[in-house]
Amino acid sequence: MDRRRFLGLSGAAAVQLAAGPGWANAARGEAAASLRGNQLNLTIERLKIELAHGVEIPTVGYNGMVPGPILRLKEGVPVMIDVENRTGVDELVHWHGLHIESLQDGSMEEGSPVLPAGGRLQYRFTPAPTGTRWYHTHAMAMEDLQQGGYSGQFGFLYVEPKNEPGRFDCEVFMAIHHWGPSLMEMGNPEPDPMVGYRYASFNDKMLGAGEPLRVKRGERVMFRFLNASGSQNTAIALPGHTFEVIALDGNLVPSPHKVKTLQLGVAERIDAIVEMNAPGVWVLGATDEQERASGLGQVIEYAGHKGKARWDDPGVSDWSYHLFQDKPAARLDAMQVEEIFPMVFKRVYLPQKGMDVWMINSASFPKMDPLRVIRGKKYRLQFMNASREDHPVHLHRHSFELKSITGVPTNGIIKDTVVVPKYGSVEVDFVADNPGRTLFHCHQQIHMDYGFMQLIEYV
Ligand SMILES: [Cu+2]
Repeated sequence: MDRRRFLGLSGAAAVQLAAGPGWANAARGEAAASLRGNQLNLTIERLKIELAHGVEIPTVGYNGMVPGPILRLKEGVPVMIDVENRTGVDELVHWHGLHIESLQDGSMEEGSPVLPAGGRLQYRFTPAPTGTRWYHTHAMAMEDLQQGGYSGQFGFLYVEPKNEPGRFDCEVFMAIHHWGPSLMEMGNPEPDPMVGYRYASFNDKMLGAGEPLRVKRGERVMFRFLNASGSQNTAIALPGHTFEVIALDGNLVPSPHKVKTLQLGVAERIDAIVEMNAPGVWVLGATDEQERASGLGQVIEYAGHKGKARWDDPGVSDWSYHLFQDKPAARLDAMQVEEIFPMVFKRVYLPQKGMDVWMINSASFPKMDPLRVIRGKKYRLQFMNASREDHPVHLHRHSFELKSITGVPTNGIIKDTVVVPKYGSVEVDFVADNPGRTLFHCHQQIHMDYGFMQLIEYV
Protein backbone atom coordinates (compact mmCIF):
# COMPACT_ATOMS: atom_id res chain seq x y z
CA MET A 1 0.00 0.00 0.00
CA ASP A 2 2.93 2.26 0.67
CA ARG A 3 3.84 3.57 -2.75
CA ARG A 4 6.39 6.03 -1.50
CA ARG A 5 9.57 6.04 -3.44
CA PHE A 6 12.71 8.04 -3.79
CA LEU A 7 13.02 10.12 -6.90
CA GLY A 8 16.14 10.02 -9.03
CA LEU A 9 18.34 13.01 -8.36
CA SER A 10 21.85 13.91 -9.28
CA GLY A 11 23.47 13.47 -5.90
CA ALA A 12 24.55 9.93 -5.34
CA ALA A 13 23.02 9.83 -1.88
CA ALA A 14 19.67 10.96 -3.15
CA VAL A 15 19.49 8.83 -6.22
CA GLN A 16 17.19 6.11 -5.12
CA LEU A 17 14.26 4.85 -7.09
CA ALA A 18 11.33 2.73 -6.08
CA ALA A 19 10.43 1.82 -2.56
CA GLY A 20 9.70 -1.40 -0.82
CA PRO A 21 11.57 -3.14 1.95
CA GLY A 22 14.70 -3.40 -0.18
CA TRP A 23 15.41 -0.05 -1.80
CA ALA A 24 16.31 -0.46 -5.42
CA ASN A 25 18.93 2.10 -6.22
CA ALA A 26 19.62 3.65 -9.54
CA ALA A 27 22.98 5.32 -9.72
CA ARG A 28 26.63 5.13 -8.83
CA GLY A 29 27.46 4.67 -5.18
CA GLU A 30 24.04 3.16 -4.94
CA ALA A 31 24.80 0.23 -2.70
CA ALA A 32 25.84 2.58 0.08
CA ALA A 33 23.53 5.47 -0.72
CA SER A 34 21.34 4.63 2.23
CA LEU A 35 22.51 2.76 5.31
CA ARG A 36 20.29 0.93 7.78
CA GLY A 37 20.92 -1.39 10.67
CA ASN A 38 22.51 -1.22 14.09
CA GLN A 39 26.13 -1.35 12.93
CA LEU A 40 27.17 1.03 10.17
CA ASN A 41 30.51 1.93 8.59
CA LEU A 42 31.67 5.32 7.44
CA THR A 43 34.97 6.15 5.80
CA ILE A 44 36.30 9.67 5.61
CA GLU A 45 38.39 10.06 2.49
CA ARG A 46 39.61 12.49 -0.09
CA LEU A 47 37.66 12.43 -3.34
CA LYS A 48 36.79 14.48 -6.36
CA ILE A 49 33.26 15.37 -7.29
CA GLU A 50 32.07 16.65 -10.64
CA LEU A 51 29.62 19.47 -9.96
CA ALA A 52 29.12 19.97 -13.67
CA HIS A 53 30.93 19.09 -16.87
CA GLY A 54 34.45 20.40 -16.40
CA VAL A 55 33.89 21.52 -12.81
CA GLU A 56 35.80 19.09 -10.62
CA ILE A 57 36.16 19.82 -6.94
CA PRO A 58 38.70 18.02 -4.77
CA THR A 59 37.24 17.62 -1.31
CA VAL A 60 36.73 15.20 1.56
CA GLY A 61 33.58 13.12 1.93
CA TYR A 62 32.01 10.02 3.47
CA ASN A 63 32.04 6.62 1.72
CA GLY A 64 33.23 8.09 -1.56
CA MET A 65 30.22 10.30 -2.13
CA VAL A 66 28.84 13.76 -1.43
CA PRO A 67 26.56 13.99 0.43
CA GLY A 68 27.45 10.92 2.47
CA PRO A 69 24.99 8.02 2.60
CA ILE A 70 21.61 8.70 4.17
CA LEU A 71 21.70 7.05 7.58
CA ARG A 72 18.21 5.71 8.23
CA LEU A 73 18.02 4.96 11.93
CA LYS A 74 15.18 3.87 14.16
CA GLU A 75 14.14 5.90 17.15
CA GLY A 76 15.27 4.26 20.37
CA VAL A 77 17.26 1.48 18.67
CA PRO A 78 20.97 1.73 19.63
CA VAL A 79 23.43 2.04 16.79
CA MET A 80 27.21 1.61 16.49
CA ILE A 81 28.88 3.62 13.77
CA ASP A 82 32.48 2.68 12.95
CA VAL A 83 34.30 5.53 11.31
CA GLU A 84 37.65 5.22 9.59
CA ASN A 85 39.60 8.38 8.87
CA ARG A 86 41.70 7.82 5.76
CA THR A 87 42.79 11.45 5.58
CA GLY A 88 45.88 13.06 7.05
CA VAL A 89 43.86 15.39 9.26
CA ASP A 90 42.25 14.72 12.66
CA GLU A 91 38.49 14.63 12.38
CA LEU A 92 35.27 14.51 14.40
CA VAL A 93 31.81 13.44 13.29
CA HIS A 94 29.00 15.38 14.89
CA TRP A 95 25.44 13.98 14.94
CA HIS A 96 23.51 17.19 14.56
CA GLY A 97 20.16 17.45 16.30
CA LEU A 98 20.41 14.23 18.31
CA HIS A 99 20.04 14.11 22.09
CA ILE A 100 23.05 11.91 22.85
CA GLU A 101 26.00 11.80 25.27
CA SER A 102 28.75 14.43 25.14
CA LEU A 103 31.43 11.81 24.50
CA GLN A 104 29.59 10.49 21.43
CA ASP A 105 28.55 13.89 20.10
CA GLY A 106 31.68 14.55 18.06
CA SER A 107 32.65 17.86 19.60
CA MET A 108 36.12 18.34 21.06
CA GLU A 109 34.83 21.15 23.24
CA GLU A 110 32.41 18.72 24.89
CA GLY A 111 35.20 16.20 25.47
CA SER A 112 34.38 13.82 22.61
CA PRO A 113 37.50 11.97 21.45
CA VAL A 114 39.15 13.03 18.23
CA LEU A 115 39.22 10.62 15.31
CA PRO A 116 42.93 10.74 14.50
CA ALA A 117 44.35 10.97 10.99
CA GLY A 118 44.59 7.41 9.71
CA GLY A 119 42.70 6.05 12.72
CA ARG A 120 39.33 4.59 13.62
CA LEU A 121 36.68 5.38 16.16
CA GLN A 122 33.33 3.87 17.06
CA TYR A 123 30.43 6.11 17.92
CA ARG A 124 27.59 4.56 19.92
CA PHE A 125 24.28 6.18 20.62
CA THR A 126 20.53 5.71 20.69
CA PRO A 127 18.95 7.96 18.07
CA ALA A 128 16.31 10.46 19.15
CA PRO A 129 14.34 12.54 18.47
CA THR A 130 12.76 11.46 15.19
CA GLY A 131 12.95 13.35 11.92
CA THR A 132 15.51 14.95 9.65
CA ARG A 133 18.86 15.24 11.40
CA TRP A 134 22.30 15.23 9.82
CA TYR A 135 25.94 14.42 10.39
CA HIS A 136 28.97 16.47 9.56
CA THR A 137 32.55 17.19 10.55
CA HIS A 138 33.09 19.30 13.63
CA ALA A 139 36.73 20.03 12.88
CA MET A 140 37.94 23.59 12.60
CA ALA A 141 38.86 25.00 9.22
CA MET A 142 40.31 28.40 10.11
CA GLU A 143 41.79 29.75 6.86
CA ASP A 144 41.57 26.50 4.92
CA LEU A 145 38.41 26.57 2.84
CA GLN A 146 38.91 22.89 1.92
CA GLN A 147 38.40 21.76 5.51
CA GLY A 148 35.63 21.52 8.08
CA GLY A 149 32.23 22.78 7.02
CA TYR A 150 33.58 23.90 3.65
CA SER A 151 34.30 20.29 2.68
CA GLY A 152 31.96 17.57 1.46
CA GLN A 153 31.71 15.97 4.91
CA PHE A 154 27.95 16.10 5.40
CA GLY A 155 25.05 13.70 5.06
CA PHE A 156 21.45 13.20 6.14
CA LEU A 157 20.60 11.21 9.22
CA TYR A 158 16.93 10.38 9.26
CA VAL A 159 15.46 9.01 12.47
CA GLU A 160 12.41 7.09 11.36
CA PRO A 161 9.27 7.62 13.39
CA LYS A 162 6.94 4.70 13.99
CA ASN A 163 4.34 6.40 11.82
CA GLU A 164 5.58 8.62 9.02
CA PRO A 165 3.79 11.96 9.33
CA GLY A 166 2.37 13.66 6.27
CA ARG A 167 0.83 12.06 3.24
CA PHE A 168 3.21 11.95 0.31
CA ASP A 169 4.06 9.83 -2.70
CA CYS A 170 7.81 10.17 -2.78
CA GLU A 171 10.68 11.61 -0.86
CA VAL A 172 13.73 13.62 -1.97
CA PHE A 173 16.73 14.54 0.15
CA MET A 174 18.46 17.71 -1.01
CA ALA A 175 21.49 19.20 0.69
CA ILE A 176 22.69 22.68 -0.22
CA HIS A 177 26.40 23.38 -0.33
CA HIS A 178 28.72 26.12 -1.54
CA TRP A 179 32.17 25.39 -2.89
CA GLY A 180 35.62 26.99 -3.22
CA PRO A 181 37.77 28.76 -4.04
CA SER A 182 40.42 28.62 -1.37
CA LEU A 183 41.49 31.80 0.35
CA MET A 184 44.89 31.51 -1.32
CA GLU A 185 43.22 31.32 -4.68
CA MET A 186 41.17 34.35 -3.75
CA GLY A 187 44.28 36.23 -2.67
CA ASN A 188 42.16 37.63 0.09
CA PRO A 189 43.51 37.47 3.62
CA GLU A 190 40.22 38.49 5.17
CA PRO A 191 37.68 35.78 4.46
CA ASP A 192 34.22 37.07 3.69
CA PRO A 193 31.83 34.15 3.35
CA MET A 194 29.45 36.08 1.12
CA VAL A 195 31.99 36.55 -1.63
CA GLY A 196 34.18 33.52 -1.08
CA TYR A 197 32.26 30.93 -3.08
CA ARG A 198 32.48 30.14 -6.76
CA TYR A 199 29.94 27.31 -7.04
CA ALA A 200 26.79 26.14 -5.31
CA SER A 201 24.93 22.85 -5.60
CA PHE A 202 22.06 20.69 -4.45
CA ASN A 203 23.80 17.50 -3.37
CA ASP A 204 26.75 17.15 -5.75
CA LYS A 205 25.38 18.76 -8.89
CA MET A 206 25.01 22.30 -10.15
CA LEU A 207 21.84 23.45 -11.86
CA GLY A 208 21.35 21.62 -15.14
CA ALA A 209 24.30 19.28 -14.63
CA GLY A 210 22.45 16.30 -13.21
CA GLU A 211 19.33 14.45 -14.18
CA PRO A 212 16.08 16.37 -13.81
CA LEU A 213 13.81 15.43 -10.97
CA ARG A 214 10.97 13.68 -12.83
CA VAL A 215 7.51 14.08 -11.40
CA LYS A 216 3.91 13.42 -12.36
CA ARG A 217 0.97 15.73 -12.13
CA GLY A 218 -0.86 15.32 -8.84
CA GLU A 219 2.07 13.76 -7.01
CA ARG A 220 2.90 14.93 -3.52
CA VAL A 221 6.67 15.15 -3.17
CA MET A 222 8.26 15.36 0.27
CA PHE A 223 11.39 17.48 0.05
CA ARG A 224 13.81 17.19 2.92
CA PHE A 225 16.13 20.18 2.58
CA LEU A 226 19.32 20.79 4.50
CA ASN A 227 21.58 23.79 4.29
CA ALA A 228 24.97 22.10 4.60
CA SER A 229 26.90 25.18 3.53
CA GLY A 230 30.03 26.12 5.43
CA SER A 231 28.84 29.65 5.95
CA GLN A 232 26.08 30.85 3.66
CA ASN A 233 22.41 31.23 4.58
CA THR A 234 20.13 30.88 1.61
CA ALA A 235 16.59 31.11 0.23
CA ILE A 236 15.01 28.85 -2.39
CA ALA A 237 11.77 28.72 -4.35
CA LEU A 238 9.97 26.61 -6.95
CA PRO A 239 8.02 28.93 -9.25
CA GLY A 240 4.45 27.87 -9.92
CA HIS A 241 4.34 25.84 -6.70
CA THR A 242 4.13 26.26 -2.95
CA PHE A 243 5.90 24.38 -0.17
CA GLU A 244 3.75 23.07 2.63
CA VAL A 245 6.18 23.17 5.54
CA ILE A 246 5.55 20.33 7.96
CA ALA A 247 8.78 20.18 9.97
CA LEU A 248 11.62 22.50 10.96
CA ASP A 249 14.94 20.91 11.95
CA GLY A 250 13.13 17.56 11.82
CA ASN A 251 10.47 18.52 14.37
CA LEU A 252 6.84 18.67 13.26
CA VAL A 253 5.53 22.24 13.36
CA PRO A 254 2.30 22.97 15.24
CA SER A 255 0.76 24.65 12.16
CA PRO A 256 1.83 23.39 8.74
CA HIS A 257 1.66 26.30 6.34
CA LYS A 258 2.20 26.93 2.62
CA VAL A 259 4.93 29.35 1.51
CA LYS A 260 6.54 30.36 -1.75
CA THR A 261 10.03 30.82 -0.35
CA LEU A 262 12.02 28.70 2.06
CA GLN A 263 14.82 30.31 4.01
CA LEU A 264 17.54 28.08 5.39
CA GLY A 265 20.27 29.30 7.66
CA VAL A 266 23.38 27.14 7.76
CA ALA A 267 22.52 23.77 9.39
CA GLU A 268 18.76 24.29 9.29
CA ARG A 269 16.46 21.64 7.81
CA ILE A 270 13.00 22.04 6.32
CA ASP A 271 10.65 19.19 5.44
CA ALA A 272 8.05 20.44 2.98
CA ILE A 273 5.52 18.79 0.71
CA VAL A 274 4.97 20.11 -2.81
CA GLU A 275 1.87 19.12 -4.69
CA MET A 276 2.88 18.87 -8.31
CA ASN A 277 0.03 20.70 -10.01
CA ALA A 278 1.70 23.02 -12.53
CA PRO A 279 2.86 20.83 -15.43
CA GLY A 280 5.97 22.04 -17.19
CA VAL A 281 9.71 22.18 -16.68
CA TRP A 282 10.80 24.33 -13.74
CA VAL A 283 13.86 25.44 -11.84
CA LEU A 284 13.82 24.77 -8.13
CA GLY A 285 16.54 27.16 -7.07
CA ALA A 286 18.07 29.96 -5.05
CA THR A 287 16.03 33.16 -5.18
CA ASP A 288 19.31 35.05 -5.39
CA GLU A 289 20.20 35.28 -9.05
CA GLN A 290 23.93 35.11 -8.54
CA GLU A 291 23.65 32.09 -6.29
CA ARG A 292 21.40 30.36 -8.83
CA ALA A 293 23.87 31.23 -11.59
CA SER A 294 26.64 29.70 -9.50
CA GLY A 295 24.69 26.43 -9.51
CA LEU A 296 22.10 26.32 -6.75
CA GLY A 297 19.20 24.83 -8.66
CA GLN A 298 17.54 21.61 -9.72
CA VAL A 299 15.39 21.05 -12.80
CA ILE A 300 11.91 19.64 -12.07
CA GLU A 301 10.40 17.96 -15.12
CA TYR A 302 6.80 16.77 -15.38
CA ALA A 303 6.13 13.60 -17.34
CA GLY A 304 5.42 14.48 -20.97
CA HIS A 305 7.13 17.87 -20.77
CA LYS A 306 10.48 18.85 -22.25
CA GLY A 307 12.39 22.01 -22.98
CA LYS A 308 14.10 24.81 -21.16
CA ALA A 309 13.48 24.99 -17.45
CA ARG A 310 11.53 28.05 -16.39
CA TRP A 311 12.35 30.38 -13.52
CA ASP A 312 10.02 33.14 -12.31
CA ASP A 313 11.05 35.48 -9.56
CA PRO A 314 8.93 34.67 -6.48
CA GLY A 315 9.06 38.27 -5.28
CA VAL A 316 9.61 39.30 -1.69
CA SER A 317 10.19 36.34 0.60
CA ASP A 318 7.07 35.28 2.52
CA TRP A 319 9.15 33.26 4.98
CA SER A 320 8.77 33.71 8.73
CA TYR A 321 9.15 31.25 11.61
CA HIS A 322 5.97 32.72 13.07
CA LEU A 323 3.83 31.16 10.33
CA PHE A 324 4.26 27.72 11.86
CA GLN A 325 3.59 28.48 15.51
CA ASP A 326 0.94 27.19 17.85
CA LYS A 327 -2.34 29.02 17.68
CA PRO A 328 -3.37 30.80 19.80
CA ALA A 329 0.12 32.11 20.50
CA ALA A 330 -0.52 32.87 24.16
CA ARG A 331 -0.24 29.31 25.44
CA LEU A 332 0.47 28.83 29.12
CA ASP A 333 3.73 27.06 29.77
CA ALA A 334 3.66 24.43 32.46
CA MET A 335 7.25 24.98 33.45
CA GLN A 336 8.79 28.15 34.86
CA VAL A 337 12.01 29.53 33.42
CA GLU A 338 14.71 29.08 36.07
CA GLU A 339 17.10 31.66 34.65
CA ILE A 340 17.49 33.91 31.63
CA PHE A 341 20.89 34.06 29.94
CA PRO A 342 21.32 37.22 27.87
CA MET A 343 23.85 36.68 25.05
CA VAL A 344 25.05 39.63 22.98
CA PHE A 345 26.80 38.70 19.72
CA LYS A 346 29.43 41.09 18.44
CA ARG A 347 32.28 41.24 15.93
CA VAL A 348 35.43 42.86 17.28
CA TYR A 349 38.50 43.82 15.30
CA LEU A 350 41.75 42.92 17.02
CA PRO A 351 44.39 45.33 15.67
CA GLN A 352 47.28 43.41 17.21
CA LYS A 353 46.20 40.29 15.31
CA GLY A 354 44.95 42.17 12.27
CA MET A 355 41.72 40.20 12.26
CA ASP A 356 38.16 39.98 13.51
CA VAL A 357 37.00 37.75 16.33
CA TRP A 358 33.48 37.04 17.55
CA MET A 359 32.31 37.65 21.07
CA ILE A 360 29.42 36.57 23.24
CA ASN A 361 28.99 39.15 26.03
CA SER A 362 32.47 40.58 25.42
CA ALA A 363 34.28 37.26 25.62
CA SER A 364 35.61 35.02 22.89
CA PHE A 365 35.78 31.21 23.14
CA PRO A 366 37.67 29.57 24.82
CA LYS A 367 38.46 32.50 27.11
CA MET A 368 35.02 32.59 28.74
CA ASP A 369 33.05 30.93 31.52
CA PRO A 370 30.45 28.30 30.70
CA LEU A 371 26.76 28.85 31.39
CA ARG A 372 25.74 26.68 34.34
CA VAL A 373 22.46 24.79 34.48
CA ILE A 374 20.73 22.33 36.81
CA ARG A 375 19.26 19.12 35.48
CA GLY A 376 15.50 19.22 35.08
CA LYS A 377 15.19 23.02 35.01
CA LYS A 378 14.17 25.22 32.11
CA TYR A 379 16.37 28.06 30.83
CA ARG A 380 15.93 30.93 28.41
CA LEU A 381 18.67 31.99 26.03
CA GLN A 382 18.18 35.58 24.96
CA PHE A 383 20.17 36.18 21.77
CA MET A 384 20.88 39.77 20.85
CA ASN A 385 22.71 40.25 17.57
CA ALA A 386 24.79 43.41 17.65
CA SER A 387 26.32 42.75 14.24
CA ARG A 388 25.33 43.35 10.65
CA GLU A 389 25.13 39.66 9.73
CA ASP A 390 22.48 37.02 10.37
CA HIS A 391 23.77 34.21 12.59
CA PRO A 392 22.48 30.62 12.45
CA VAL A 393 23.16 29.58 16.04
CA HIS A 394 23.04 25.94 17.16
CA LEU A 395 22.64 24.21 20.51
CA HIS A 396 24.09 20.71 20.73
CA ARG A 397 22.38 17.71 22.38
CA HIS A 398 19.16 19.59 23.17
CA SER A 399 16.22 21.08 21.29
CA PHE A 400 14.80 24.48 22.10
CA GLU A 401 11.46 26.19 21.68
CA LEU A 402 11.31 29.57 19.92
CA LYS A 403 9.76 32.09 22.32
CA SER A 404 10.22 35.36 20.46
CA ILE A 405 11.73 36.66 17.26
CA THR A 406 12.75 40.30 17.29
CA GLY A 407 10.24 41.08 20.01
CA VAL A 408 7.29 39.17 18.56
CA PRO A 409 6.29 36.23 20.79
CA THR A 410 5.92 32.73 19.39
CA ASN A 411 5.10 29.28 20.76
CA GLY A 412 5.47 25.64 20.00
CA ILE A 413 8.21 25.68 17.34
CA ILE A 414 10.96 23.25 18.31
CA LYS A 415 14.38 23.57 16.68
CA ASP A 416 18.10 23.09 17.28
CA THR A 417 19.33 25.90 15.04
CA VAL A 418 17.82 29.35 14.61
CA VAL A 419 18.78 32.36 12.52
CA VAL A 420 19.22 35.47 14.67
CA PRO A 421 18.71 38.35 12.24
CA LYS A 422 21.21 41.19 12.03
CA TYR A 423 20.63 43.70 14.81
CA GLY A 424 17.70 41.52 15.87
CA SER A 425 16.94 39.26 18.80
CA VAL A 426 15.60 35.76 19.37
CA GLU A 427 14.61 34.08 22.62
CA VAL A 428 14.57 30.30 23.03
CA ASP A 429 13.79 28.02 25.97
CA PHE A 430 15.36 24.65 26.60
CA VAL A 431 15.01 22.08 29.33
CA ALA A 432 18.31 20.91 30.80
CA ASP A 433 17.46 17.23 30.39
CA ASN A 434 20.65 15.78 28.93
CA PRO A 435 23.52 16.12 31.42
CA GLY A 436 27.02 16.62 30.10
CA ARG A 437 28.97 19.39 28.46
CA THR A 438 26.96 21.07 25.75
CA LEU A 439 28.23 23.34 23.02
CA PHE A 440 26.44 26.39 21.73
CA HIS A 441 27.84 28.11 18.65
CA CYS A 442 27.24 29.97 15.44
CA HIS A 443 27.14 27.46 12.59
CA GLN A 444 28.99 29.71 10.20
CA GLN A 445 32.34 27.97 10.19
CA ILE A 446 34.30 31.19 10.13
CA HIS A 447 32.41 32.59 13.10
CA MET A 448 32.74 29.51 15.29
CA ASP A 449 36.42 29.16 14.41
CA TYR A 450 36.97 32.73 15.55
CA GLY A 451 35.39 32.63 18.96
CA PHE A 452 31.58 32.41 18.48
CA MET A 453 31.04 29.49 20.88
CA GLN A 454 30.14 28.90 24.50
CA LEU A 455 29.82 25.81 26.66
CA ILE A 456 26.90 24.95 28.89
CA GLU A 457 27.72 22.79 31.91
CA TYR A 458 25.50 20.95 34.34
CA VAL A 459 26.31 21.70 37.98
CU1 LIG B 1 27.68 33.74 12.92
